[in-house]
Amino acid sequence: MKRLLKKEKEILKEILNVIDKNNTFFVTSHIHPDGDSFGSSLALAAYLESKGKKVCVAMVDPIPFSYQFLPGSEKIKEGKKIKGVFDVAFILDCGSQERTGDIIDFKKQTKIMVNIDHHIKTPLFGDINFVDHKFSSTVEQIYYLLKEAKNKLTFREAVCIYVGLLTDTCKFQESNTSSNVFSIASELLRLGVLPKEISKKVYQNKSFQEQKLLSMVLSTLKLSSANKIAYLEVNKKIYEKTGVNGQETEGLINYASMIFGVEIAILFQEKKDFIKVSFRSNGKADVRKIAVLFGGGGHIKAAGCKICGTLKEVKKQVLDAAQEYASKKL
Ligand SMILES: [Mn+2]
Repeated sequence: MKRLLKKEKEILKEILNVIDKNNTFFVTSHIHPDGDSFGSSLALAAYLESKGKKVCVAMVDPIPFSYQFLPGSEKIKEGKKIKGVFDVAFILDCGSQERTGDIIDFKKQTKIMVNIDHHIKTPLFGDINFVDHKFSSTVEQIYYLLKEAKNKLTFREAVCIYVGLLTDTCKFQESNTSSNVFSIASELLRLGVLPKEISKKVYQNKSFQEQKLLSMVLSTLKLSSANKIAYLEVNKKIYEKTGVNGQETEGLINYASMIFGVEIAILFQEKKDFIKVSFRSNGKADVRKIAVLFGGGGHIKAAGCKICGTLKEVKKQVLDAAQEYASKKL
């Protein structure tokens, strides 16, 4: 197993010490939570509960069907401005504190804030920060925390951690799929995790409507900049015709980025008051630089922004910027 730096071990000890000394815990992650959000939150919650602590796991957005099998998910609270006061807040997988949404007033409702995250350039907004983008996922960090606390993980913790590894590495395909990821996954399998069963639960649960959405979105697919940019859109008509609400658009951008020769993939989603723009890079482009131009952010390879305006206007602005970037850098 990967040897953590001395400094990192000290941070983990500090977090475990905070857990020991306190009783009530608030655990949350980012808006539009994903497999890493649920996996890390629920693995940590399982551990805290096993120590006899009172835990409230809450997210601003609802838990998608594909993650409802996760042990403990039925207890997750949903929505903004959750009530109550807590000794400690854990903020997981959030590139900034704002990413938690307006879930609670951290200053008033909690005493100690622990920030655990693996995004690039995450500010150290916590009282304790375990933050480094060398980690594949937040579940990987939670794994090290739990291993620092004890020798053997429970099955419940193992399932949650596995789901975060699987989803944040995009099925063990992305560049964050390190040898550590496989070492940890291997240990989780020895604890009884069944990859096929979990993949089936996470990925093979599409509704007919979602597949119709996919076909309509694919029909908008276009190329530009000598085929280095591919883009597609989910416009209002597509939402209306398929009746999907937006959660199902996760992963659609991959259909643009998997085209041979494409360096930048862009997905435009026409929301009620703005256009959500997502970017993916296949390695050469730093798409964060494009997203930042429009007040967004993210990683080098995955970034996004929200822009007010019509779909047509926003597409033009973003494509102009992406094309200029491509003409200079690609
Ligand atoms: Mn993550």
